[in-house]
Amino acid sequence: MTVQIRQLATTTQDFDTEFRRVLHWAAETDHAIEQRVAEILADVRARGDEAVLEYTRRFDGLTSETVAALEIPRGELQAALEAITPRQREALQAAADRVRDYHQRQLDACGRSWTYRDVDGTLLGQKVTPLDRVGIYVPGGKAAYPSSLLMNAIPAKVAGVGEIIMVVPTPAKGSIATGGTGAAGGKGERNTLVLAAAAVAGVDRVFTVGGAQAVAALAYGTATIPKVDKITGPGNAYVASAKKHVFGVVGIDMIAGPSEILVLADGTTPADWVAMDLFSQAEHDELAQSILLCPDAGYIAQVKAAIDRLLPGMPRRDVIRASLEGRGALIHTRSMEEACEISNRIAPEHLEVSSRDPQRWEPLLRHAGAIFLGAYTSESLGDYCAGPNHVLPTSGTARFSSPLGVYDFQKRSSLIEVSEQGAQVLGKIAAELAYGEGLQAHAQAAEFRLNDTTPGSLK
Ligand code: HSO
Ligand code: ZN
Repeated sequence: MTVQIRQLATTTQDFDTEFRRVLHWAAETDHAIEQRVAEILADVRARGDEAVLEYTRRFDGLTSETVAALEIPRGELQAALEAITPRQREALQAAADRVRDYHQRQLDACGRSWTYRDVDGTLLGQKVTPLDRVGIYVPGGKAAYPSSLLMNAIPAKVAGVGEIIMVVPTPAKGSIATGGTGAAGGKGERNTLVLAAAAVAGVDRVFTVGGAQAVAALAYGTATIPKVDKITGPGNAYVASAKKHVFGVVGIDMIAGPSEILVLADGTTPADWVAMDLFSQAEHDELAQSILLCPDAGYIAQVKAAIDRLLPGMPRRDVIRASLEGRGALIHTRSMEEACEISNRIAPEHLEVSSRDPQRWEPLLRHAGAIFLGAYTSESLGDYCAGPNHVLPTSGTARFSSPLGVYDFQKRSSLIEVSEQGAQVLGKIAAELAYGEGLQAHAQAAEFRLNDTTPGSLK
């Protein structure tokens, strides 16, 4: 099978133009979706449970009488954990343990309160507190990834979030959402592995509600679904649009674009391994992006041959092929140094440094969601169980943002306790600046606390 993947070389004259074409990615705003979502949000805000129930019946074909009946009892989460195979259970638990351990260190390293006293005995600091309640959106159908649930719920749990509410669309068999044509069933098709993951991660409550109506319920609260402080987790275009709309009422995580992998190779890793790594993100989505950067033309040819040879064996070959042909690229560079520069221009979500000497190149790499060092570090290990979060900045946003982490489930309050001595020093500074701003009350609030209030004492 010959895959028509773009091949570029930095030495050619039109490289910059070609390269810009590879990077070009416009997240289109669909106005019809925006409009529809705005209506659903307003409706849920106004009518609460009643609206949530109506949309869930209409879109997912569920026949529940109340929103309370859409909640999955905790016992069922535990039952799901017991229903999966022992190997699945062990894998889920091992992954959760490693992700928890990693995020625990994140908490210890940068998620704690701190204070200090200045020379006048004034106490200053930062108080870190977890969010009270968080909503996690889990997509339905084939995009329902148990691993993504772990990656969202575990950092929240480690941060100390009081309550984690999960929402997941659960279309009834035969409903429009499942593509069926028959009459809607009562209960939806539940994803056992996702429910088992919810049990492992310690999710508190689960509602089988999805789409913009679920985001609205979490953002505004209904009689049955509690209002949360922040909503995280991936979803389709409706969910992404709804999250953007409710931002400000609640916090949200990032709005993720299609998955991306960039492999920076020095030609020492078996070509098949690299080909499979490129496939691994391409198989997520036709719009996913897989790029190889390498200074060795012979090696690029080997990887290309491996792609052509291995692709027919892949169950998701159609998606992989569309992704590689639409947005993929094999780029021949003059050197590893130049490959690092190009990687920084791309700022990929996942960056593999598939080299015998990854530590040599790592200092040159500045923008990437996650950096995977060495031939054995396949990106897929990071997707599931290495420990770091797999929710990462996409579409070049790694230039200014970071992986989802414990810090996304915390907030900071400044702490100030001024001593009497401190008030004498700060009072004079503050009053001087306040008069300059024409704000007399500010100035006097500071001056009232000065021990020496004789006129002219400011001088
Ligand atoms: N690579 C995805 C995460 C994932 N992969 C979930 C497999 N399952 C995030 O970019
Ligand atoms: Zn993945």
